[in-house]
Amino acid sequence: MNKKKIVYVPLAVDILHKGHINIIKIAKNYGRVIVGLLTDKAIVKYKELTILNFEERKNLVKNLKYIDQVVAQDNYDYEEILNRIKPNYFVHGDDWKFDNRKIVRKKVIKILKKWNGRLIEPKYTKDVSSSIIKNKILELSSTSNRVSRLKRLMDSKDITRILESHNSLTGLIIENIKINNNKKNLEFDGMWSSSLTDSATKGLPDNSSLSFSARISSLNDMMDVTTKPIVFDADNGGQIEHLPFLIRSLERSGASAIIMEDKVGLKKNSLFKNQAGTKQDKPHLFAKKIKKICDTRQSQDFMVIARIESFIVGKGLKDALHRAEIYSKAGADAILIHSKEKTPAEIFSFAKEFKKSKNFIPLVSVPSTYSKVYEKDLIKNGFKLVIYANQLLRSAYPAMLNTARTILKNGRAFEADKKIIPIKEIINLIKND
Ligand code: SPV
Ligand code: MG
Repeated sequence: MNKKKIVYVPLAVDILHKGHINIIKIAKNYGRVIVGLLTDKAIVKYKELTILNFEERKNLVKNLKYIDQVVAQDNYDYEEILNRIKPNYFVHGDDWKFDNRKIVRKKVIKILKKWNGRLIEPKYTKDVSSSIIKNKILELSSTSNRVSRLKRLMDSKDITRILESHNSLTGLIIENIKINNNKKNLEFDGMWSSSLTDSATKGLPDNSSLSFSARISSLNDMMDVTTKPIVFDADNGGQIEHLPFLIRSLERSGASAIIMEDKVGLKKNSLFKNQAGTKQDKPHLFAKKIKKICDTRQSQDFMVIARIESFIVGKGLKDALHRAEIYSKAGADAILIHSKEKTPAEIFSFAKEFKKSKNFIPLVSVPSTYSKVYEKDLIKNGFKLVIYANQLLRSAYPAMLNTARTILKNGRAFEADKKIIPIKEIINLIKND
């Protein structure tokens, strides 16, 4: 080993395993080992968030005897860190030759050339990776880090994306669906427990007819079979005196956040055209509710998101901004600025102004009526969480209606078969091992 040579090893190390030790041992043969430990922000660019946070991972790595130094790598692109450290050797498992990291690899080779640096690629240790181990653990039990995960995702991702779930099956869809689009792995980060779709599924209007205990029972059903964060739609949270009990139930269930809207009186869904009779709460009274939650929650990771309904009731930008200041000062972790317009113009005008405030907190969007908006534009305007609030139920309902109609019309089920999944698939839909 040549002590003067610098060897750079980028690692994420969520769960330390023999694959890591193998790479680090090889690296040590070439000189002084500097581990570039990827931060959460760098990791979410190419895979899902780690279980352990950065400090916990750093603590693991810096105590390994083969490692001389640990630096934070804050970017998945290696340009900045390599130009700064100028390592003689760069060590990386050869698995990146074969997947969507190919381009990153090519760039690394080009950068290393500038000072005759060499790329060393030990054979990837098959059958063991943090992801494989992690999935096994998550399958067994997951609530321990589910709560804090939403906050970490919002701190590290450009935008966190959640989808409405109204039962365990839709929870499983959100949990498992992964696609590759333009060489990017895409998935949902969590679930939205919607008052609208939870009520509709049970044949009830979205006016708080469905009690919180029934809502929490639905929440628990989803919790039982999933591991991703769930955000709970609490309408206006109910009476301030009752809030501590609701929060206790939500935290015990493992919810990551409560979203509470600043309305009073009989609840009406915000997307109704006619909002006559809908009343907004007085800002200072709603602020008291936010504060109550902040004072009673057990974990600071459980987020309180204040939902402003000024645009819904036709009050406009000034009122919305005034409320945002008050809610932020009361302790809200984020603001959902709601709108039922066809374009995101009004929520973007809100974001532009609120960004100037010293009380600015992350923004949340629910693009139900302005569904043409792309996530990239929400990101540009300062939004950190996007909630697709009702699309799964809206797609399931017409499909079921159509099947029922087809059976009636034909006097048999055969014609419906073409558009529905085979019995074999429905039997195997839920694993039973
Ligand atoms: C819900 O999904 O229940 C919501 C969003 O609260 S909205 O329907 O737009 O009010
Ligand atoms: Mg709702």
